[in-house]
Amino acid sequence: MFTRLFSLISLGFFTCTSFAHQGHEHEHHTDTVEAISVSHAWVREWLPGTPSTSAYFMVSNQDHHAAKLVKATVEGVGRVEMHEHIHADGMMKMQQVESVEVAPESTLAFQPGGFHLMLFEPAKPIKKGDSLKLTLYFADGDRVFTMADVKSVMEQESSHQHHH
Ligand SMILES: [Cu+2]
Repeated sequence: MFTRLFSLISLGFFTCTSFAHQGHEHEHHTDTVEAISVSHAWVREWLPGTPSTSAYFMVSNQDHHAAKLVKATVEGVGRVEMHEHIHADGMMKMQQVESVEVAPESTLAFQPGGFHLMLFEPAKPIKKGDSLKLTLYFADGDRVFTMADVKSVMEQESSHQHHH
């Protein structure tokens, strides 16, 4: 009896904790279920002497219409830009994009070699082991956030599945 009660409390605590790390904020009332979610967010550890670092995540759209991602912010970072990698003249280049469309009922990955966030002007050094709040803003006023873990370049290489 005692043991059972204890495990129920532990489970409840765990659930609350995980909810606090990911969620939704609305500008306006909506009666639909949460259609957009963000997961697997991480930030590459800031290297001394470099002007920027990058961040990656997965964004999932369960809705029947496309979602237009228009802005991203990262806690403690002055400026965040959305970029894409393009092939031009046999070279890989990156350029800033104003918005990124997430197709209906699909998941889009921001990953090395593709869409990514560029982070500029950190308030303080961003180190491996830190966890920063990442918020995504959509054209319809919807917002989603998650906690992004800071990983070193080494960790990034070992967790890489496909290279580009
Ligand atoms: Cu970039």
